[in-house]
Formats: sequence, structure tokens, C-alpha cells
Amino acid sequence: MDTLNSMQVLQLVPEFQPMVAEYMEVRLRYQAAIRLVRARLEGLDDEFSLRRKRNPIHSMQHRLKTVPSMMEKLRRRGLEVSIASAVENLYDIAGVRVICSYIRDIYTVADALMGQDDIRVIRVRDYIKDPKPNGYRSLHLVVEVPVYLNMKRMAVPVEIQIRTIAMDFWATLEHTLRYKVPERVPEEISDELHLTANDISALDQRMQRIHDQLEALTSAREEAPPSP
Ligand code: 0O2
Repeated sequence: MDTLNSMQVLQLVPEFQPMVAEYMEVRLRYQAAIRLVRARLEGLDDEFSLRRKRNPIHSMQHRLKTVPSMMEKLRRRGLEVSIASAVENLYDIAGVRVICSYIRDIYTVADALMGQDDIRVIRVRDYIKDPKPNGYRSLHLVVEVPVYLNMKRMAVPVEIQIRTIAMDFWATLEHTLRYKVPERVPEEISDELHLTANDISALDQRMQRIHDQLEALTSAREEAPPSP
């Protein structure tokens, strides 16, 4: 059976029904913001590819937070549970995830995006330099981007998570594992999971070193004068 989309869930739960029309309107601006962020990131990737002959971005995903998930977050934080309150208080209604090949690519992509003068940086959380206690690593940015609707410009927040393929592998599995166990994960299992996050981080660093060594070799070869 197909899973229900966010609008279908809204229509089924009586509590959420008054929110339907309001959400339809609000969704437009977040969809437009996601399109803009993706286009900017694709542009950066193309430019890097032309100049450096490789793509820093391996892949991208995006999602709009579902209404039940927005309402649950507002409830958890003790805030008013409404679409207006979600728009006012949540930065992650629109989310883009960028998967990079190497750790340094994460910062190259983030700096280039944050350097665009119509993009306002609201928040940077570097869970790579300071991983979460469970070992989670990613660079999280919240940026505000300009969106035009009804001939009016508005600034719309988008949460961008940037991580390597290896960090994404860990976060994806950890997320599904956590949902399998509704109660607290036993300590020895969370300790083991934390160790795997450290292993993955070490792997990322080794891959970066290998990449740097190969780049140095290639550029030395390109700069060497032709043999007589
Ligand atoms: P979903 O469906 O993934 O979006 P904020 O409300 O943004 O001010 P929050 O939510 O604590 O505060 O922000 P944070 O910690 O910067 O980022 C939250 C998001 O990061 C989560 O979204 C996850 O996507 C991801 N994340 C954070 N910690 C972990 C973790 O330990 N493991 C995994 N796998 N992902 C993590 P949501 O809201 O959970 O849902």
C-alpha cells in the first residue's frame, strides 16, 4: 500500500483539519525555498567540477516536514500548536541534505553557499567538530533564502545538513535502529554504536588523506616541465 502523504494525513486527523488550507499556502513558500537552495548547490557543484575536475557533492535529498511531525515538535517544546506557530518557531520545515565525498568538501560547499549575498545565515551547528554525545556527525546550517510569492519577497528558512557518505551511512542506520526500539536503547548497544561512529570518522579522515596525496601527485605531474 502507498504511504499517506502529509496532506492526506492532515485530512484524516480531525484535529488537523482546520489547518489544511493554511498549510497548502505555507507549503508553497517552503517548496520554493527548497528549489532555490538545490539550484544554488547544483550551481556550486557544476562550477567546482569545471575548475577542479571533480564534484564535491555526491548526492542531495530534500524533504518538507510533515504536519504531525511539526505539531509534535511544537508540543514537545511547549509552544502553541498551529501552522502559524510552526512558521514562526521551526527552522526545519524545509530540509535539504547534502552528501559529500570528503570531509573538506563539506566546508567548501558550506562556505561557498554562505558567501552568496542574498542568503542570510541564521545558525551554524558543527556536529563534526563537536559530535553529539551519541557520535552523530554533520554540519547543520539554517539559512534564510528569498522567495517571491504573490509578487512579494519573503525570507524563508531552510535547514541544510551537510555530511560525508560515511557520516550519512551511520546517521541513516542509527535513525532506523533507534525507531526499532521505542524505549531507551540499552547502554552497551549505544556504546557500541558510538564506537562505530568513531570508526567511521577515522575512515573519513583516512580517505581525505588518500585523496590529498593523490591530488598532490596529480598536480606535481601537471606542473612538471615536459621531459626533453
Ligand atoms: P527529521 O525528520 O530528520 O528532520 P531545532 O529545532 O532545529 O532548533 P534540533 O531539532 O534539536 O533543534 O536541531 P538539530 O539537532 O540541529 O538537528 C535535528 C536534525 O538533525 C534531526 O531532525 C535529524 O535529521 C538530525 N539529527 C540530529 N541528531 C541526530 C542523531 O543523533 N541521529 C540521527 N540519525 N540524526 C540526528 P529531526 O527533527 O529528528 O527529524
